[in-house]
Amino acid sequence: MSGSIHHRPVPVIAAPSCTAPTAAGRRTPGGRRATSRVFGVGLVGLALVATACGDDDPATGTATTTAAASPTVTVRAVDFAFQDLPAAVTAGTRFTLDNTAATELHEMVAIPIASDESRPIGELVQDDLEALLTSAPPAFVVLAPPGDADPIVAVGDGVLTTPGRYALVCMIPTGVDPGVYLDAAAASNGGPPQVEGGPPHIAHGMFAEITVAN
Ligand SMILES: [Cu+2]
Repeated sequence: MSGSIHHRPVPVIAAPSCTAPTAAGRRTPGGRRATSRVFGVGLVGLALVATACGDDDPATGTATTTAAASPTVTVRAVDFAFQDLPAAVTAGTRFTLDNTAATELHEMVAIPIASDESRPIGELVQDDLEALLTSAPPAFVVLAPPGDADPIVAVGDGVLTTPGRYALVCMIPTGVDPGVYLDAAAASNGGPPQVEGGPPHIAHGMFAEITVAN
């Protein structure tokens, strides 16, 4: 894989109104000190401000049995791959990220792939990563600190509703302290979080694609 991947644009998240990660006695991420070179200087591209923190509607009355629940796919993060990912799902499927098996902070950024793009994800990442990352806003961004804390839905609501192919990528800098990264992302006001770390996890192969069918 090309070394230039280190300086490609990365999706940026900021979730100032999300309180999930430390709520309800969950384990607070952190503990390891980020070292290595500075990552993130001069990054441009996707600059996203989270405006949604999920779509949980408060229960207001008796349970309804008329609407089928959205199918949910739990993707398992490891260092450094997405596992348990089906090749295709139906529109309306919700995605969440299980990071209990990994040691690093991970994210799942879902980026729509243009309908006229036929190359497989591996080829897009290898040959055209910047175009892939900047071609369309992510449909969702879900972050998951290592451990059993709830995932953080930073962009969108974790649901893919529009049929088509999607790239799933993790751009978290290698070795970054989860708490440091999340704090920097929340404080970046839509810009790239200025944190130290190694190359983004996508450089280690943490990417996949999925097809959403009707
Ligand atoms: Cu990752």
